[in-house]
Amino acid sequence: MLYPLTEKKSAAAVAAASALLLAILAGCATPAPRQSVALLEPANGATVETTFKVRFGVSGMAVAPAGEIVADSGHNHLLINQAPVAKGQSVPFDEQHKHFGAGQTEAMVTLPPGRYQLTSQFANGAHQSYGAPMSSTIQITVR
Ligand SMILES: [Cu+2]
Repeated sequence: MLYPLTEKKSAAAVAAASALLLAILAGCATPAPRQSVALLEPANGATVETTFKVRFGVSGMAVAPAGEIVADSGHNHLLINQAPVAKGQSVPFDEQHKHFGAGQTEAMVTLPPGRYQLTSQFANGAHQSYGAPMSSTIQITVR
């Protein structure tokens, strides 16, 4: 079938516009969900009272009580003035490494006055760290 030139042109224009729109939509589509953690509270740089609330954010992994090892699942830890725990290493059990093995996503923490570096560290059911990519660090002042 023959079309007048003008119609043919507009059909091609519509096709081109559709292809462009699809390309834009594909670019906007989020790829696989990114796995990360964040300390949602306190805010980085905040000054807090000696007893304050810590709130953990976890994306792309499930929060579950400690116990069995389940892929892409684990629990939160709060590291006080400590570097993230290397991937696969066990998170120590001491005053500088607090475990939230019941699957808590928030907790009250008490620290003496001073400046602190707080790091949330996600680790699996056997307390084996998911490493620095699953950690997040903030600085706070306790008054
Ligand atoms: Cu733990």
